[in-house]
Amino acid sequence: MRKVVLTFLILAVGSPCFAKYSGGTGEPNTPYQIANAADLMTLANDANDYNKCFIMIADVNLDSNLPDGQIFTTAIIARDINSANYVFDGRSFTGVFDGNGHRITNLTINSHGDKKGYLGLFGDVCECEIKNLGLENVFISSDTNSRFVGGLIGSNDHFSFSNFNTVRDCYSSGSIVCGSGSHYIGGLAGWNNGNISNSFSKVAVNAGDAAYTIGGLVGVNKGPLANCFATGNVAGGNNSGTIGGLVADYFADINNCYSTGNVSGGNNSGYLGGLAAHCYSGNISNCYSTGNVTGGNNSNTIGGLIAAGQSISNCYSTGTVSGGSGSNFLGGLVATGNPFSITSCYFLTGSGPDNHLGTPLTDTQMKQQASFVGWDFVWETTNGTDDVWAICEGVSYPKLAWQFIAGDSDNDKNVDFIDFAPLANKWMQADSNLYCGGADLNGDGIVDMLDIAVFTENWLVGL
Ligand SMILES: [Ca+2]
Ligand SMILES: [Ca+2]
Ligand SMILES: [Ca+2]
Ligand SMILES: [Ca+2]
Repeated sequence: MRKVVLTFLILAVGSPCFAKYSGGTGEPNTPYQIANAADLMTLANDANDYNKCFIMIADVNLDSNLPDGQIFTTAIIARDINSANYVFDGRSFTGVFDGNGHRITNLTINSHGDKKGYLGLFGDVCECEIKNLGLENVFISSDTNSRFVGGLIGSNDHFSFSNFNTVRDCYSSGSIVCGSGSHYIGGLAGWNNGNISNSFSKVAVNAGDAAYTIGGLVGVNKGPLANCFATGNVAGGNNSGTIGGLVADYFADINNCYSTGNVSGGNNSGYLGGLAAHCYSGNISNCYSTGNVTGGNNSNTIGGLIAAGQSISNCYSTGTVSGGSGSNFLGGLVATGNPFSITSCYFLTGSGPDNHLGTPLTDTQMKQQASFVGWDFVWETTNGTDDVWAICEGVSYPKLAWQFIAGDSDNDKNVDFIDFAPLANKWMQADSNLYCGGADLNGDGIVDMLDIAVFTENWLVGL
């Protein structure tokens, strides 16, 4: 009899009727499990859980056409309760959200009315950790004077200076469209005052007239960025300013990042930069941008890499820099800056005016490692052993070595059986190196056991 009672108790405690999510207790060792949209909405609707730990155990599709789907009008998690001002009125998310390599797809937010803000999957996060999360095909639209809008996070901030939050191994794709007068808009985060690393955005960002601080990854960036990139086009309308392919305004270091989207402003726009718009403090090193930067008539301060910078080293830009009639302060690499330090930085000859800030290089020179003085490339030790840069000599411009995984021949960001075929096909033969798409993974000119060793070392990386 006692055994029967005990069994009943165990069943009752473990019963799904009592489980709030798909498992877990919310503690660090046993995070709440998010397995579907219902679990995500349970989290969204219970602010008392915003300081708990969560892990996704399946992809979640938020398509509004699904039976339970909806088009949201606010952020999902940590939303601004009173949206009639720019102050965050709500509970910030302060917990841990581990996407565990899963994706949240098709999030749509249509926020109508003036002065809406804190829009994204997370409206406002503080001293939290968000990691290993993909946000695919996000679409956010908002009206005039929006603030703090990002695909993943509206505002990423902290209460104390000793406890920065962390966003790592996250990405977003889709589009964001904001009305005129909007500020602090980014493809991943509108405002960042924490650490962001190993993350990217493929979000197209469009803001209207008189919009400011619009970035492909982050709008206003106050925390360190490393190993990040953005590919979306970033556009503002007339009288808009501080628009950047990766970030707009920045106050902290940016290292090992790049952007490829085009940056544009309308008439009377200012401070447009391929990578970043306006530096308040912080160094930019080992970065590049390839997007075109375009202002309308009477625009000013337009730079291939940065509009107004301070300390910049080991960077390049290749996109064209142009403004309409009456525009001024244009530069191939940087438009202006004070105080100024530019070390070993280059721009493609003819891409923009040579204002003697940065060194112009021809297309041929840009494809030669020797042109980049002092840069720490792979397979050389003279300039360091961090091996930041890699180049396919004579074929393409330098890339950041972290963009490549040795052995990932099909470039799908993991190393598995499919990637073994090129090694077998070229076995004991001369071949090009991995940065040129070849099977010679250690760069000694031949495909042999040494390359197998590199391949083995990276086996199942990314999975
Ligand atoms: Ca508010
Ligand atoms: Ca090196
Ligand atoms: Ca692969
Ligand atoms: Ca080799």
